Amino acid sequence: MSANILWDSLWLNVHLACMTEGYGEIRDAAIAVKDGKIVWLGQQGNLPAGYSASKTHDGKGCWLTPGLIDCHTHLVYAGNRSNEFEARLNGVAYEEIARQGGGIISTVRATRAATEDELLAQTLPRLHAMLAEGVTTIEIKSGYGLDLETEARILRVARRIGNEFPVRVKTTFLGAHALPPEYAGRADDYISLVCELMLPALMTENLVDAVDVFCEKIGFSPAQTERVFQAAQARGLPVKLHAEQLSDQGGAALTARYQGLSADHLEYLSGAGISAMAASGTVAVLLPGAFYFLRETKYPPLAELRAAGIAIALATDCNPGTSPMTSLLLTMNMACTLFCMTPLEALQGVTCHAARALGIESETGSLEVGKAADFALWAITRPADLAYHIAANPSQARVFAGKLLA
Ligand code: DI6
Ligand code: FE
Repeated sequence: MSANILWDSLWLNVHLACMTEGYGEIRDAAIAVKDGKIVWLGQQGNLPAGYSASKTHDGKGCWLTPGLIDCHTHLVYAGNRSNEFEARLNGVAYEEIARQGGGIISTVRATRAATEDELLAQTLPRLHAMLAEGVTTIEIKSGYGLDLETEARILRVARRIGNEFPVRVKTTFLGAHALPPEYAGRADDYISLVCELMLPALMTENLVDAVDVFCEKIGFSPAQTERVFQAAQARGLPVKLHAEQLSDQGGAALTARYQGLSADHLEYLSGAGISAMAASGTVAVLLPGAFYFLRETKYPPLAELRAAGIAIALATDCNPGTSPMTSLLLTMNMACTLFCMTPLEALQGVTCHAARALGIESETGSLEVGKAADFALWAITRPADLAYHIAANPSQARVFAGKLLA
């Protein structure tokens, strides 16, 4: 007597890259969905007797991967900084532009002046560009407000994106991104504002999933960073950090001490930071777009990260100053071409490892029964194609929570 199995949808004639062990390849496969979750996957010839599906899709030989996860973005902001791009090409260093009140602060001025609807309107083209490349989860940081009203507005826009569009959004409070002009010379006072006023107020609106800091000479010190981490930990929020981007501040080791989800950038990461991250399980998020755009010359210590068994994730770092890009596929190619990561490491970096960097590995990031039916279909010959092509987009379809989207 065959079981009476009713699925909501079934994908046939696909090759799966489950991203469980290595690629986790299953060729000539099928995958079934019910109530937004994966309920069966395997070789098509092994489909259980007695199944039926309300909707059956022909994958036409496409590869099907977990939906891509962009685990580090500053997606919500107003304005544009191509003028600084031009200035740097005329010899002005990024840190010098920041010291002259340009950089992050110029985007802060534009963002403070924008309404919530204007911020959403300026963000949507960037969002749609990401979704067109099979992205199903995006982390969105605040950090261009630097006052409670604007930080809240950015995070409300981030929440609206998750509520109004077919994508999972995880929000990160990055109030400690830069010192606002009104606190010039008073960084400790500003950190008090971040910890004692902004964070509690944003939490009352449920706007914060994690907390981040820019720990750098032109950002905040390790001591100031630790104050923010203590405030986050006191409220049960996980932390992550912009760490060792332009110098070694010991930020990665500090993040590991707080069991941080991830330490991000890491061009100047030291052995002490690596050992600490390996012990705590903190994910290394590499951001080749910022490395490339800043023409950085110090490479993140990939061999040491590998040797330490640290999970390596990748993200666009989409932001107007150092990484004005929305393409995770190009990010994958840059990670291979610039950092010498393998195509497998690159795909792990935007799926299973990126999920760990957001603390959502139980929900998504790999194709496994019980996880969200978030996946992307690709017209490729093998998974390595995703990192191989430059500025090509082989995406054929995107499925979020079991729903097929263009
Ligand atoms: N590091 C970065 O590269 C971005 N933020 C940060 O902490 C730059 C942000 C900007 O320049 O607007
Ligand atoms: Fe960033």
